[in-house]
Formats: sequence, C-alpha cells, structure tokens
Amino acid sequence: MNSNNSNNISNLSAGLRNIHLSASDHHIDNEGNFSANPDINKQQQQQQQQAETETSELREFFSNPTPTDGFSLITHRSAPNGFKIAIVLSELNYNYRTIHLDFNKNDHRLPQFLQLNPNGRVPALIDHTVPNLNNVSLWESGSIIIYLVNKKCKEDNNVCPQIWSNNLIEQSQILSWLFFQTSGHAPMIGQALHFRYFHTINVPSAIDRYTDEVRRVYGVLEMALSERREALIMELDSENAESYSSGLTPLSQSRYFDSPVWLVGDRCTIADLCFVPWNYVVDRIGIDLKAEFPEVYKWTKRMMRRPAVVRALTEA
Ligand SMILES: N[C@@H](CCC(=O)N[C@@H](CS)C(=O)NCC(=O)O)C(=O)O
Repeated sequence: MNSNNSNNISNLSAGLRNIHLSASDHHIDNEGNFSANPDINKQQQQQQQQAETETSELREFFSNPTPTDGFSLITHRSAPNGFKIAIVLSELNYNYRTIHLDFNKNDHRLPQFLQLNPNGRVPALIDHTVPNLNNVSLWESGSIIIYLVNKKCKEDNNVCPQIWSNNLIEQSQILSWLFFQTSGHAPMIGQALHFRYFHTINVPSAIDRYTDEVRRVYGVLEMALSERREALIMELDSENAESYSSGLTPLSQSRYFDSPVWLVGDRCTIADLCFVPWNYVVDRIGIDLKAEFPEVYKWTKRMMRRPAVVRALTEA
C-alpha cells in the first residue's frame, strides 16, 4: 500500500482543484464561428509520437516483473471512480499499490492497459492473490466493488464484511444504490464537469441540463435518507412520536436528528460508500450539499471521518 504520503490533503481534492480549460484545440474566426483548430491533427500526431516514447508510472509497471502479492489499482490522481475502489480496498483491509495513469501520455491507449480494461478508462484493478492465476484483471468500478466484497466474504468462511450482506433482499437493495451511483450519479457529474471546464465551446444548456440532473439525483438521495431519519426518530424517540407525526414538533428537535442513517439497513455499506468521492467534488459544479441537501451532507461528512476513507482519500 502507498503509505508514504503523510499529509492530510486528499489527492482527489488536489487533482480536481487543478482542472482547467484547454483552449488550444479549437479556433474561433473573426465572425465568431467555431471550428476545430486546423493544426490540431498535426499537433495530435506529434503529441502521440512524443507520448509513445515517454515514461510513466503505468509503462514502468508493465516493464517490471508482475507483482505477486496484493492488488494493483490503476487509477488517475483526480478520478473519483478510482477513489471508490481505494475506499473499498481500505475498508476491507486489503493491501494495494496505486499506479497513476497519465492521459496526456496516452497511457489509456496502451495495448497492455486495454487488455486489462477494454474501455480504456480508470479504474482497473489487478488481483495478484488468486492461487495459480497471478493476474485477475477487473474493470468497471461497480463490478470491482462487488468482486471485492464477495472475495472477502469467501475468505472469511461466508461471513460477509459489514459493508456487504449475505441476505439476498439486502444485497439487491445495496446493488440498486450501487447501480444508481455508477449509471445515474457519476456520469451526470462527469458530464457537468466536462461542459463546465473542458468543453471547447461554452454550451450553457448542456451545463444546465447535467447540473439539473445531478440535483435531481441528490433529491432522490435526500428523500431516501430523510425517510430513514424519520423512521429512526419514530422508533427511538417513541414518547414524542405523536407530536412529530402531527407536526407540532419539528423532527429537527429530536435528539436523534444527527444520528447516523444509511441507505440500506442500520450500517454503512458499499451502497453508501460508493457515493463519497463524487460527493466530495460536487461543489465544483456549483452544488452546495450543506445548504441544498442537508441529509446528504451529514451522511457524507460521517463517512469522510471513517479511518478507512481518510486513508484511501489521502493515499490512493
Ligand atoms: N463506468 C466506469 C466509468 C469509468 C470512467 O469514466 N472513469 C473516468 C475517471 S473517473 C475516466 O477514466 N475518464 C477518462 C476519460 O473520460 O477519458 C466505471 O465506473 O468504472
């Protein structure tokens, strides 16, 4: 595991705070018409040739003997999906090394990398611990997370880790949130970030469309967590339940108003944890979780204090 990073600043935060617009790949003429920069193809070819001769963490990883222990997590310094895997590895106490891919050096197009992940994106994970199969490669963050919790469960004689479940109904509820995160949450924030910071022309309607969709998704989470909160208060604060139900006393007055609530069951699971790295960067698209989605904010803050999450966000 990367344990030499002793400072407390999250790499994810540092990476995302450095994102900037690149203006070199488009051209606007005197009348304001947009076109691809005529030199762009030439530039790209030159960059590609140069990239092919460069070194990088990933190239070094491939040119060295394959590790025989733990996991190798291939990610990027500002990739929330990579931090999701680091969090789960860390929660499960698995040892891993991190290899940072460099998109500027075309690492994602390397044939060896495409063999690990045909989609050419991060994260990819290699499990070096499977007997007789030194390299099991995994890709798609949701699928990697499911692999890891099931592997741990098997290793512990079918006693599932706290962040997973061996109850079929609970499993399906956890998976619903995990799939919702990977298909509805992450891609919408990704697109909102893209149109806000990376797209070559300013398209306000696209920025609005994706930012609104992210807000809708947070509305779904806020509602789910608020329902858990209400149920918890009604159960634990039963002597005041009638007063809360009739609206005479606001729920915010309950001493359980800040108690932990989770998406599934009464403990933190991968259903919750998979949202953390993206919640952490959503202020970059102008969403203020604390003001707009207070339950999501409390829930995220609680998870950010978990030692395994702190380790993953600072070390991966
Ligand atoms: N569905 C994939 C998404 C992977 C993905 O898009 N990763 C981002 C980083 S968070 C990436 O590699 N982006 C590079 C690009 O878009 O070229 C997963 O969950 O693993």
